[in-house]
Amino acid sequence: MSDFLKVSRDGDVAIVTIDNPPVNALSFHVREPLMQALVGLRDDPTVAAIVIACAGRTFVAGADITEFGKPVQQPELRAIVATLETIAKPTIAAIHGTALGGGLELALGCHFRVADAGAKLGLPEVKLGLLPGGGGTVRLPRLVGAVKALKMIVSGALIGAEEAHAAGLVDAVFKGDLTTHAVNFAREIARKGGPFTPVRDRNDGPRETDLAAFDAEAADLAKKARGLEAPIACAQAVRNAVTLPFDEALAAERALFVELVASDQSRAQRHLFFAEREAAKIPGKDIIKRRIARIGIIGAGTMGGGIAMAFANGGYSVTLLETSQEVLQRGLGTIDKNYAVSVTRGSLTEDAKWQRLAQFTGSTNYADLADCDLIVEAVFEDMAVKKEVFGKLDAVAKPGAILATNTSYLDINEIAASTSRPQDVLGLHFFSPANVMKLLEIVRAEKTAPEALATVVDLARRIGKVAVVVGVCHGFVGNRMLAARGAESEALLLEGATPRQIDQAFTDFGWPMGPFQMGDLAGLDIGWRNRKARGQTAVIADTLCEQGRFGQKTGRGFYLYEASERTPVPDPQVEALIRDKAAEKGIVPRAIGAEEIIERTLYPLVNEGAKILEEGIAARASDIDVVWANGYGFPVGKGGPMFWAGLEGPAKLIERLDHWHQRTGKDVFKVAPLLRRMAETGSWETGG
Ligand code: 3H9
Repeated sequence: MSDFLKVSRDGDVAIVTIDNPPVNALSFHVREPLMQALVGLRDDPTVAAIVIACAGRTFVAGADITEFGKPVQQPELRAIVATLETIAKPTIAAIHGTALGGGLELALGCHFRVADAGAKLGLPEVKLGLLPGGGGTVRLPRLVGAVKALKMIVSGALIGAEEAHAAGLVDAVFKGDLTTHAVNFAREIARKGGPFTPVRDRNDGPRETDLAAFDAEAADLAKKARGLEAPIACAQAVRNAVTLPFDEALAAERALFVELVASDQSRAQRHLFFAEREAAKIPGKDIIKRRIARIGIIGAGTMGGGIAMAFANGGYSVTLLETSQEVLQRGLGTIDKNYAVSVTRGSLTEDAKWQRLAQFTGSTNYADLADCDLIVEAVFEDMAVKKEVFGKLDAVAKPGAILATNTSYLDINEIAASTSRPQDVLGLHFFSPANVMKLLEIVRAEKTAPEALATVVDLARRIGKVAVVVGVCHGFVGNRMLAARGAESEALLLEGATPRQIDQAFTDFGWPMGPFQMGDLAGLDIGWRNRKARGQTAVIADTLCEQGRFGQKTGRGFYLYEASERTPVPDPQVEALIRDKAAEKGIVPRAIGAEEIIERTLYPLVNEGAKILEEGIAARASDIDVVWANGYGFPVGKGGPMFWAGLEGPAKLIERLDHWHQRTGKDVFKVAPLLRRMAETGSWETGG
């Protein structure tokens, strides 16, 4: 019928197969023939039942996101679903891979849904700053109940075929050839005869007699939304499904969708969706990659242990190396404990835990790394120590093994030069806890071979990381920009802001926490040690550390954690200390507003990002956004610092940076030439 859609017959069952690689998105060129096919089959008396299936690796994974923001081309998904619901003969969605967003909404337009046992279903629109706009918020509650629908839609989480079956979303789960099963299912249903009730007229889900319970759940979810509009709209739409007649609820869903799709937040989240996929694209993608089966990790501390778990979780065998049996056993013990916690939380089965643990081999002998295809060093952050480790690796690693360092700051070119095989050396900068955090900065050193780089980019994806390739500089992309963000924090304190005010400005902006709360969580001693190593000082933070106030772990830092280990309470002693230090410097405190706090911390962050782009340390502005959204909690609704700069207005950034530069003379405020160019051209392209 079209290049993107075929209609075939198995006796009196018609099979509509959508074929729109890679993920069968419902692009205009699919919707048009799909509508025609459905109308034709509806009116064809020789057809007893209709199966909608997909070719390739997945069922429809949603609307075509690239079409958002452009004029809508008819027929819309909603019209297709409405047409499906006019069909009197049974319609069956045959779901394999993922039925997501508009894909699941299409399936909800069918009378029945059958799924492959490995299929996953969900309405992840919220992650794009949207709500399901094809009737999902109104139909899903009718099958699974309002509370379950609310949880699925507000979180955007996917559920497996079995769970979907148990919840009433899917009518049968099959293993083996799905289309054959779906056709048999369709024939049997058609034989039994109708009438077949469309989902819009059903109400099979658990009845929430108590709207208060729904509202309590919705209020709980809204608290976690942190300024994002989409989760609130999702909750409202599901509530409408319960309280309004079907058509009114559907119209309300549409109105919310239209509003959200045009919002800056959704544009920002869609930007991040494509940015994450773009970041994984490196020149020479088709280069033959090296085979990776066994991974060696040097260092079983917090970082090494987390990295080891990340690889084990991805299915790899891991050799964990430590300096002594005692330290090794401690590290393996922590890994064991972490997996046990996952079992208690229900995210891992007891069997899976034992399987994971069986993937680990402990050793205290470098020779045991000889069969590893990739070796990641996660030892103390000191150039001499790192070079010693790489010297030993050079002697034992097999030819072609990739040698990676997890350094956060050190010069990887220098580390590479200390081996006889710099082409095999690169950086894998994981973020703590490495088994949880999604970001991985892959650092390409001067001599890193293209196929070594391509191999780890591919590997990162296999272990579920969001990878960004960066160049060598102090702190790479993330930590270098973090330093620019932090540069003014102390100054703001001395000039009159309190830690609470600064943190509040950050959380109001959408960050999960502000810099001082973050410092207390991570441990103030880490920054203190780094500063001492580099001969730097930070008068307030250093004094707190001298007093043994390292943050949450000592119950005191910038805040007090006496009542609860995690709840920060402002400490009058810290505020007095700040006032004393300011007086010593002759600074008269003044009132500082949230706007100034953002200007003096986040504008330099963007400015540093522009310098990083100019230097070629990051290949694209969107790569920087991916780093910040995935590794540092930059609010996704603002799309990352470089995208946000566009929203904020580069001219405004420049004006304020110039102002602060004139006033303070500090380098962090010196406007990067690329930022000035961006203000003129509207693009972060370096032209290089
Ligand atoms: C929606 O449905 C709104 C409706 O409620 C209302 C309508 C009125 N569109 O992720 P991958 C591209 S909103 C366009 O690397 P995987 C992607 O950019 C949508 N393109 O593969 C990439 O392109 P490239 C709700 C899309 O196997 C390529 O496909 N649905 C779309 O790791 C491969 O993607 C979602 O939010 C799309 N919908 O993961 C689901 N999806 O190769 C979004 C993907 O040029 N998609 N592309 O870089 C996903 O979560 C994952 O892609 C999926 C496959 C799990 C399906």
